[in-house]
Amino acid sequence: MKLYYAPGACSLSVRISLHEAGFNAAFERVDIATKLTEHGYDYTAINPKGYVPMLVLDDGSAVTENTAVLEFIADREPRLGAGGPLGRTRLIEMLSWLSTELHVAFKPLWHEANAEEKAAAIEAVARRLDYLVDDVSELYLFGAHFTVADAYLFVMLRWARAFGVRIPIELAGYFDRVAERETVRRALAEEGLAS
Ligand SMILES: N[C@@H](CCC(=O)N[C@@H](CS)C(=O)NCC(=O)O)C(=O)O
Repeated sequence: MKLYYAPGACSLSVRISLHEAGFNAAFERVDIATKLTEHGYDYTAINPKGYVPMLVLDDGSAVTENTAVLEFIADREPRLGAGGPLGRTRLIEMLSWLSTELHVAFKPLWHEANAEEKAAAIEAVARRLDYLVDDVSELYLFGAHFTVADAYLFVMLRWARAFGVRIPIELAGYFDRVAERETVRRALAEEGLAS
């Protein structure tokens, strides 16, 4: 497998999940501004969407969209899924919300936007983080075991911290718990990042 990634981007959740699953993968960095890979290839020729992550499987097929890539990993390593009779549905429910509500709310902070739009985005992210407080009342989003959704939420919380978003105390504690995991520390180090 090969993961196309950018340091600290949502693709970090895939790297963490691959490590959690114990899957071997190669990693190719993409400069999301220039769309060049670290080996000088035009990334848009490899993935016309131009986004990371993209996971290329050993048979050459490629999976894009963070939720699909994370779901793929949980499918191959059910330990990283939600478990229980509605487990797959609950995992998709959470990944969809993280992607379409939380992740998307950051867009004005990453892209060109005026001060008013950025302030509104910070407020929108904060409101969405508030929704998650009860979900992390146990150790992780789905109770005592870590799932691919935790890897995604961890990356979103890293961004929230970087942009100075108000983070509820429960989620700050959750962030510290996730940051302590060996796989997370390894993934951050590989991307040259501090937690
Ligand atoms: N719909 C895509 C969006 C992924 C996405 O937003 N990736 C960002 C990094 S976190 C990116 O590659 N941005 C490049 C750009 O905006 O040109 C997904 O969910 O995987």
